Amino acid sequence: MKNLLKFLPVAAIVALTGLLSLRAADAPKKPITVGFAQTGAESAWRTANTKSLKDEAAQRGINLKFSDGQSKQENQLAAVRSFIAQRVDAIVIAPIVETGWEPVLADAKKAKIPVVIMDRKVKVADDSLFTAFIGSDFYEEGRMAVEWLAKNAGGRVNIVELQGEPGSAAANDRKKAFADGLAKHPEFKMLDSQTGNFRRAEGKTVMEALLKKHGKNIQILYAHNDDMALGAIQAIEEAGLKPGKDILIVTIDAIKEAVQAVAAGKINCTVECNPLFGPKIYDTVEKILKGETVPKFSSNKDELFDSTNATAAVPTRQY
Ligand code: GYE
Repeated sequence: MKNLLKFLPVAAIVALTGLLSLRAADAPKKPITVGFAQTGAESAWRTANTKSLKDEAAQRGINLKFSDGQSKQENQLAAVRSFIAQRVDAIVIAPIVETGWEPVLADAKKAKIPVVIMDRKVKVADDSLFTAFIGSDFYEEGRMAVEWLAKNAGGRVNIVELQGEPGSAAANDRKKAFADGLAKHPEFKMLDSQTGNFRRAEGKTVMEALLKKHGKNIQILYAHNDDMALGAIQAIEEAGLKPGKDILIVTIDAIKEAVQAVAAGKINCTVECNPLFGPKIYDTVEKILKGETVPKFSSNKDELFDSTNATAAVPTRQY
């Protein structure tokens, strides 16, 4: 090579290097690879969330490695470990439960792979184990639900609660906010509180059991998500009762089907929890990878739908 260079005219070398550097600048950038550890597919909310992340990745030319955790944290932990082994550029986790994340987050940090926690929070002693959290304020959602109830219960007082997945931030915070709110309104009485795992089928079977146990004493249903409320509605109707009238129903998520049910008078109130995080997640990931600073915590501002605004909102609901 040295010998060859000796004989090449200087001008040719200059031209060649110029050409090479031009090529490097023009070459298409390597697409970003993001690993996404999703919880599973437990609800319509979740389906919309998955679609938002997949569609937005496709639109931006992001190479998305998607893992469905099938509602098991161990699957999510294995997915994150595999993303680290594959040396993805960034990892997004929608944690099923709040605890148990420290070791795997520490591994990601050691490998210098930024992690964005989406939707549900994690409980870790050291917040530097993840780069950013983007989600919703579940406590605020529960607070809005109980405040709506306090104003609109119309003398009904006996409540049953359908909780979300045990150990999830969404269930923990929505339960706590509701209990805190009820403490300010001693007229209400919590008859029973059981998990329906955020699933429609379980919402139905658990409501059937609750109706058997408490009969017509149940005046109010508070469900931690719409899917469980919609399942419970089937149980209520099969028991010959009118949802929304015999039993007041307050729920969370505001999926289109639930807003329609509010318009139809079968659900009385649904508090919004927007799952369409795709654009915000990838904006954040792209900023992080460019070395820009991003907010550590950010959450959406959510609305509430009841008989006053549901009908008008139905046509524009996006999930
Ligand atoms: O409310 C529920 C889903 O974590 C906010 O998970 C999410 C919850 C949502 O299964 O429908």
